[in-house]
Amino acid sequence: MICFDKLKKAFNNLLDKIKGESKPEEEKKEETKQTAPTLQIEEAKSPRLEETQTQQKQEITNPPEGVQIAEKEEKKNIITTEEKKSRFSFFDFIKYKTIKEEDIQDILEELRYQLLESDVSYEVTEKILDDLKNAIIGKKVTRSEDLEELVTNSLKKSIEEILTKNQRIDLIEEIRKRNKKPYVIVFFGVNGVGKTTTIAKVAYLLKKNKISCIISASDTFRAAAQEQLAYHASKLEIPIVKGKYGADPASVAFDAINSAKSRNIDVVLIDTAGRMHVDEDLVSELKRIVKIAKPDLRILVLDSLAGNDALEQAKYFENNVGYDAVILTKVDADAKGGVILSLAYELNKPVIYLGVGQDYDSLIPFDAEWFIKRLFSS
Ligand SMILES: Nc1nc2c(ncn2[C@@H]2O[C@H](COP(=O)(O)OP(=O)(O)OP(=O)(O)O)[C@@H](O)[C@H]2O)c(=O)[nH]1
Ligand SMILES: [Mg+2]
Repeated sequence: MICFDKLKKAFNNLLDKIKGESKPEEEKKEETKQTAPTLQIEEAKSPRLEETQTQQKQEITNPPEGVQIAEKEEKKNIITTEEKKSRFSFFDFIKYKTIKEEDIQDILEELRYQLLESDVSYEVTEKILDDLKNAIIGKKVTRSEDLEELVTNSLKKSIEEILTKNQRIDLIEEIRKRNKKPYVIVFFGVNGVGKTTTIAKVAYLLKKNKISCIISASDTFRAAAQEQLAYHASKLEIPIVKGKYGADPASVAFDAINSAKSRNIDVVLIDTAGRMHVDEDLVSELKRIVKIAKPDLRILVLDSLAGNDALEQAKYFENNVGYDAVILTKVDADAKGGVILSLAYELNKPVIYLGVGQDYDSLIPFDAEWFIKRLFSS
């Protein structure tokens, strides 16, 4: 299940506001409560029709108490609804006039707040708002549908530009195209982001595409890391080269590459250790692995639940180790969603896959169209 509800809500709120249909749930309930007594009194009024003409005349000049209350309640309801409408209908406010920047300041401010709250970085938020300003300032709209279309198209276009800023990499195509044996991929990232699980998912994907692979268990740092990987390898029926606890991770990778060469295996997947924080030990270990294994692809694994910290981690790895592509994990558990936009726009490297669960097939290619569709579906 992928949600990114918060980001979705930020855009939906804006569109609702434009249509003038946005009322907080409590207010909607409040309105229903206020309408109910009026309806009951309306029902009580019907027997009156069967009464005598004189009685009716008397009632017209001096209506009974219940009806007086009903009329008062009705008036009260009309005023309240009107007040609420004028408070929420942005379209009513700007229709037939040329939209100026000050007219949209409030709704943009609210959108800015909601985007930042959804883990969208400052730079990306500003881009979305600037695009929106350019799309609607100076326009004159006579129908709320036209305004809604202008805003929706602007949001979709911004997001498409953000998500397609970097060239996509199709991993399977890349491996086949390169025609190099073995094609070596190293995975790294901080502690617990999902490196080992992602390697198992990639191994499964390769197997499905009839590309053979071997796993290098180069995480010799964490106790039980070898067993975790060996479990996946055995389930997927894929060979693995293990190292002893505390052994040199680069040597394990070297052995795995040699094993792949002698067994004519297509791809080597190298798992590495994570650390609690990005630190010098991790960096020097990774540099050594990269130097010895000479990978064709260096994949940085990032956890979407880390929010803007994922962006910081990526910048750190870029400056200290270097990488070619990102896999973003735990997207299924990310209720915000903005980090996808931030990474796609602010990194100069492509996000190639999203991890969307704990099963082997929970790895989906990153696709702008898919993301936009989910974001704007009802
Ligand atoms: N919901 C969800 N959980 C995930 C995903 N990817 C990994 N996990 C879980 O995240 C936890 C950590 O995953 P690992 O693969 O062990 O992470 P790691 O980066 O190898 O961790 P270290 O080796 O300790 O640095 C596990 O419980 C995984 O099941 C994902 O896409 N979605
Ligand atoms: Mg691991």
